[in-house]
Amino acid sequence: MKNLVLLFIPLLFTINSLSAAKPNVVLVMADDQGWGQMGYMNHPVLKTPHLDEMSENGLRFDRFYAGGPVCSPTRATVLTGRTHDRTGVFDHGYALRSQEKTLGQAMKRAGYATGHFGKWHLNGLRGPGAPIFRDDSHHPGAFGFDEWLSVTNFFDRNPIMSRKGKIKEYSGDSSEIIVNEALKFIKTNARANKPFFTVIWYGTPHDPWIAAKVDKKSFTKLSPKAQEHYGELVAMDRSIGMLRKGLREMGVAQNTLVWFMSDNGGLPRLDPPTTGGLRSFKGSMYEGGLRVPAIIEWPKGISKVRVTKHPAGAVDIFPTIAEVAGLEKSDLLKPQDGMSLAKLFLKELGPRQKPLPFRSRGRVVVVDNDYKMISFPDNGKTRYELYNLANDMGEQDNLVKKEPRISNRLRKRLKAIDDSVTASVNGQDYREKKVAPQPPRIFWWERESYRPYFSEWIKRPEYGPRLKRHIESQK
Ligand SMILES: [Ca+2]
Repeated sequence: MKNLVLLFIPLLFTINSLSAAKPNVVLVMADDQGWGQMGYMNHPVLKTPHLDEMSENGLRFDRFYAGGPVCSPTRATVLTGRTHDRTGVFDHGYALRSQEKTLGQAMKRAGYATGHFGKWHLNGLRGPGAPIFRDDSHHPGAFGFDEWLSVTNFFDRNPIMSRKGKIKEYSGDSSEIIVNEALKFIKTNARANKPFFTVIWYGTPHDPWIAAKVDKKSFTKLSPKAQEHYGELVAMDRSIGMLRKGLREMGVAQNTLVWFMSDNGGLPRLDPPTTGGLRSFKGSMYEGGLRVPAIIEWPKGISKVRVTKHPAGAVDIFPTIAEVAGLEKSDLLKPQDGMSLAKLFLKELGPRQKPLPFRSRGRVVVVDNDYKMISFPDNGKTRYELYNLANDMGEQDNLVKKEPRISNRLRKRLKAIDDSVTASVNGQDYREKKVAPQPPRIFWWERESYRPYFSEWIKRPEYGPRLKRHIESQK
């Protein structure tokens, strides 16, 4: 009997420790990095050794889609699993509706320590990133983040930020600053054996472009603007190295899922170009606006390191994390537009079962494996385009007339997406069946609580010109 007991103890212990080992989750997002701006994409001048190494140790996506073609919309999609118009985030600078259910809230309920570091852009405030105040009804804390060091929008070198409402000034590159701060948060929780959910949203390589001299040295042949832009990406890549090294040193890298992506496609008017040969840029519903770099690294959960051509997107993040972290079904507001990718961590799955939907500025898109259909509003009518991305990645050959069967099928799908999103816009997904009042989309200097800071912040290069113009216009 005694022997039997001894035999069972280790077994029970193993089962317990397995079920207790929830994966940590770190979501990392660049701001305006195009699909082609990666060393592993054979970029002509940019080297990203740390992101390359991450991709060689995880699952790299060839076809990963942002939530929308600009910034706040994708952030709303990441946090809700829903195409952004449903959430009230119709364009950059809109506030995420407080009636949405967020990933941050779900992770907190599941026992995770939750932290947001960097750009937020879901509180209705436009203009260069400013500290977010404690009395802001839509700060990260209102959406489930216990710890936050955040700014309203894009930020650059030597930023001024807000730690839960308290203003903090930092010096150095913005990417390195937020990774450093995120690592402190991770360390505290790793030591306490508490699983952590950390969101790191960079302000790079969004303008204004200001890079350290050392980061520009490979780019001397580029235009001054491109030197700064590409220099920022060098620093961001280095901060990825810091993050990965930090996780390894704390002994938590094996069971931490790090998901890197960009928030929208690359920028126009930069040489070398940003989108790796895709059509158009940020803002567009063509691939150049929507397709972004993405890598998931999770040594314990991804059994086969590889590049996958499986189409996936920001809509899949919430359902995937829900599966691996064991969240409740009720944590996700319906309709959900994505699907869990957890099975893809183990092997290739063949065609994607659930087409990817998008709606932005009246344009509706469906990506159904090789095929992509777009509808454009056109003088009161609707214009359709259909592409086969498998042999026409550059979206040059419109197949609407050549492939009538697929056109008809996907046109119906577009109509269904549009109708469903319109119902969400009208508040049908909420218990109240209507939309509660939300903050307006304004510039932060239009909000009274920022006024006391004008005289000080007008000296700052990132605010000065805009703030001066605003003060002039008020006279
Ligand atoms: Ca952006």
